[in-house]
Amino acid sequence: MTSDGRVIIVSNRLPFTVRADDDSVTVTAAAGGLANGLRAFHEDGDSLWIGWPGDASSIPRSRRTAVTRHFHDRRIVPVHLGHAEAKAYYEGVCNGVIWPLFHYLTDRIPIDPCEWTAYREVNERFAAAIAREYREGDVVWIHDYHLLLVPGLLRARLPKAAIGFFLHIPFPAADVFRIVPWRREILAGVLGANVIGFHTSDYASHFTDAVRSLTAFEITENTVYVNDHPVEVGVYPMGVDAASFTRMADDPQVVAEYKGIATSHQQILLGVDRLDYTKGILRRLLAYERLLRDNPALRERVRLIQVAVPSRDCVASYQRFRQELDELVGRINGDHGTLDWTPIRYLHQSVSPTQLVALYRLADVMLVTPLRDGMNLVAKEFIASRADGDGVLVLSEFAGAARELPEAVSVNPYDIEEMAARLKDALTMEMPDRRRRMAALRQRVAAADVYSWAATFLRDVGDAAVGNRRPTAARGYEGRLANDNLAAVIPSALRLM
Ligand code: ADQ
Repeated sequence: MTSDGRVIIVSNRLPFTVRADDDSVTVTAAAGGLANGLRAFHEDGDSLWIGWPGDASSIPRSRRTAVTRHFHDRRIVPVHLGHAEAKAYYEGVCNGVIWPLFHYLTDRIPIDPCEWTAYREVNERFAAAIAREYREGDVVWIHDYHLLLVPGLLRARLPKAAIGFFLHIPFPAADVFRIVPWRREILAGVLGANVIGFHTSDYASHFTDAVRSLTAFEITENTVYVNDHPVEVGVYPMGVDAASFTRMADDPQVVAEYKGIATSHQQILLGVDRLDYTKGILRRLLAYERLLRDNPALRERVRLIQVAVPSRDCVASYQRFRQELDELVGRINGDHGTLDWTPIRYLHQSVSPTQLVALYRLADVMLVTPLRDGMNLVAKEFIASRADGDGVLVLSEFAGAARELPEAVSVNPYDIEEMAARLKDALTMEMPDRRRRMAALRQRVAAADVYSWAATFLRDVGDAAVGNRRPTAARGYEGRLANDNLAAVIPSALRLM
């Protein structure tokens, strides 16, 4: 990135959702880790954000100009997708195959996934949109599993561009990745970047293992050589806007909200998740039920607040999951509740930032128990919100955040009995221990926030792009790239199994 270059953020969904009817246009913040994490970065800076605004067919014709203006004012470039195309790409491949598989939930993959062509075409569409917007000196930052082919497709169009790719979800062990029918095409796509970033060193080494076993590219330490094109593989654990959460914790509105919901006679356990089967909500509730069954004295003295923001509700497996969750909450409340006490307060909705921070402040015990999670920002948001230095975090060992947050109470979400025991430990932990752990956690989360994450990644992409050109140009790389199509070069180097 030169001094006048911009960052072009590219993600499937935009950080805002736009709704329009005949009378008005409303713009709301979209929920989700990537959107929440990068929204402030985008608003404060000089970036451009390219993404899919969702189904635009419901926007009345009379409102389209106003919607376009809203996007333009927010430096957003929409990539519109047709209904059938979006369904095949987003529901079929992204959330039907890649999401469950990269989270090791292979039994959720359809028997005959057949929408790959749509995925490829949508990735082509994104690459074309980026190329249209690109100006020399920009850094292109492509995000996540929806756009795995875009780096390669873009490299073919813009051989010299600085391109970074960041994967927000786990990269699975090479043996699991091999299951993907389009595994080589995916690797070739991602390897069009100058830098590929992951949340943890495990995901980074899974990726290089996959490259090693499925291609003939040379790998030294953290660099893959795609012919002469060096691709750096790096570890960049994403943080949150820690200072902003800490500030908000003392905001009068948050304090008022907190006082409205606080009770003195009950300890609060809290879960905040997108409603997603990877987040471990069902097993968490089963562990809570076990806790109540094994510890009758806790009845009426604890309550679990579970907030689940609706997510991907057009996808069939998410609709089934929602039903299962509704039934489990109903059963536990029915079996264990009394006339005065409901063990689980379940909200199937998005809450405002004020309510979210009030809930984080309220929680005696925060439950973050995903079956697998790239990072999990909720854990970090909770810590950043605890300016009072109190509160216990229970954290799944399968969340990417677990590596960075060793002072949390660690659980295996697949072991319900152990999880119930750890919940009891968390509820009964002595104050000095709670404060000692929270102080250490707060230090870590404050030191590695979302701004330093973005700055480090972008600096490395800029450096790698310049470094790639300088030494390799002498060996003819730059000249060759100008004439060649890298996407066409890559497959020739793939080893046949
Ligand atoms: P997500 O799977 O979306 O992100 P996560 O990191 O937990 O998961 O982020 C969820 C975000 O949604 C948080 O910012 C949280 O505050 C917000 N949220 C959740 N429930 C909410 C509710 N009911 N109301 C309002 N807001 C709510 C993906 C990966 C993660 C990775 C991130 C970032 O799956 O592993 O941490 O990207 O890389």
